[in-house]
Amino acid sequence: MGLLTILKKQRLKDKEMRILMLGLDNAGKTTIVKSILGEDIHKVSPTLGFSIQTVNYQDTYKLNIWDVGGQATLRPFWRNYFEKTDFLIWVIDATALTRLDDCRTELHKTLNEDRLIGAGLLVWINKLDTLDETEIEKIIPFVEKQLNLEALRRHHNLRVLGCSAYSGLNLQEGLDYVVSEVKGRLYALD
Ligand code: G3D
Ligand code: MG
Repeated sequence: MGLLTILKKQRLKDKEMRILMLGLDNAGKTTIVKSILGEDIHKVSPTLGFSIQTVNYQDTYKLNIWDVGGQATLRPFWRNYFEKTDFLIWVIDATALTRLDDCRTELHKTLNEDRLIGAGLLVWINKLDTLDETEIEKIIPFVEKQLNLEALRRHHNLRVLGCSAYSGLNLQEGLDYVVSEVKGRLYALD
């Protein structure tokens, strides 16, 4: 067992998880974190560096969520945050589907990094409150295809969920997946 795995398992014993949240700028990453924390979601400004927020999950686990700015100029710095990451949350803007090409490139590049090998992945398609029912039905298969998620499934446990930071839709479901994936994977390494 590598040193990093031992460190990760120790953190799990301490009931902590390190979650990295990435995606293109404006996807709604910071708003999602604020919404989960019950903070005012209308007071969000672009993330210029990064911020770490701790979410208490069912009074058991502390999820340290690293929310890193997604502007093109900041993306080269993402790699500084990969070490010790237990799980990657990738946020997509359902109102900016023309950016999916850019998004696919960044997502695959990120998950190709050695330090993210085997990390679990949640793709949150945010801002579903702006879509009607027929659009919502189509968006998950569309994003799966455009982002070529099938290729990532070979090496990563992966879940795709539509969500809304505004309405709170599927935020809890997403966190449930994060915690169960990390626990399942790290315990399985015993
Ligand atoms: P980022 O951290 O990924 O860069 P932000 O994104 O959290 O800063 O959000 C970018 C913009 O998207 C913000 O609008 C924010 O209010 C909006 N947004 C975030 N989540 C949702 C959502 O669930 N639904 C809708 N409709 N909008 C959302 P402004 O206008 O402040 O730029
Ligand atoms: Mg932000």
